[in-house]
Amino acid sequence: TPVNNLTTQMAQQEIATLQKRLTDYGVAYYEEDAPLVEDYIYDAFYARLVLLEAQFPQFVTPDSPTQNVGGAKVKSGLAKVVHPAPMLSLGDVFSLEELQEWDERTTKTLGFQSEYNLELKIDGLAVALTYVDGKLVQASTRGNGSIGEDVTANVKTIRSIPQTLTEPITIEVRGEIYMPKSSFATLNKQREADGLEPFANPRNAAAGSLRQLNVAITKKRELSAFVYYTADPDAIGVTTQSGALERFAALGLPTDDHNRVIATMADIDAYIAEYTSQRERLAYGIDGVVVKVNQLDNQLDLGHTVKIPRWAIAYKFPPEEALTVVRDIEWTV
Ligand code: NMN
Repeated sequence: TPVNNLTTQMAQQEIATLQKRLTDYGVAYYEEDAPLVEDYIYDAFYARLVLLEAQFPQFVTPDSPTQNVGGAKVKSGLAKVVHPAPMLSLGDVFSLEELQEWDERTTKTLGFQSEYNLELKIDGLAVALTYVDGKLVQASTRGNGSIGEDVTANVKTIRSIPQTLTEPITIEVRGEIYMPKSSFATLNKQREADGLEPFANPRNAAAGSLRQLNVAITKKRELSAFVYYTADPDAIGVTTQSGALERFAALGLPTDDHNRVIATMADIDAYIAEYTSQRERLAYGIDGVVVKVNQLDNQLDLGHTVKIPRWAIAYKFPPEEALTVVRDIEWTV
């Protein structure tokens, strides 16, 4: 039903149903690393909930999936870590028109057209890495954004993450842990041979492999990582997102070098088209492109909501075979 034709009662009913359904999907995805539905289905229900809640804000509850990051409860056995700065999610859009609208809002708030840094959206799970005097001392998952899980011992088995930086600095950096496509294929083949349930996708395989109490299992899983963010840019003397990526690389941290700085929105379309066609050829899964305001002081001016920064947006690729199915989803239940 189009939002405009809903009665208040119908909207309340549908919002409650969507909140419950998305919460259940979230538990399966974030806590059990075993999703119940494909991401594009989750995304479609989520987008519908965002639309309804915007129209009927009186039914937004504090525990709505739109108001909470991740939702993962700390896995029993893993210690809790309080994040010094919250780990947020990302807003997403599914068309170039919506991307254009995001740019217009951003430009209006800033008062000028921002430079953007484009990055590939790696299909993995977020991790925070704390280095003290250049030594890796702690690694944690995002969890609910405020409290994550301590996965330090697990992360220390990942070869691409340095235990020592090239400079003795103290900094918390964040990035994505992922499982390369080849490792994912090998792992699932082995699991099937062993009579185990295969992982649904590389993202869930990465999450399931990292969140292990037995570190020996993580070590066998061939995980890798890319670092893309720090909440302490002053610690490395950078003023732009693209500059931060260069500094991370110089410090010995793994970075994805497919990023590109653009000055006009027209260049976004070309980048998206390029990676929509090249994604098959990459060694790791990507599910979209992230557009980030490049100047860090502009990022601060834009700020964030309870869940997402206003200075970045994810453009998600259409699902590979199932575009038409999205339109056929039965919304009301
Ligand atoms: O966890 P955040 O950063 O909010 O990212 C959300 C991503 O996780 C989206 O890509 C979404 O599609 C995915 N997700 C999928 C499910 C699922 O059931 N397939 C559940 C929750 C999130």
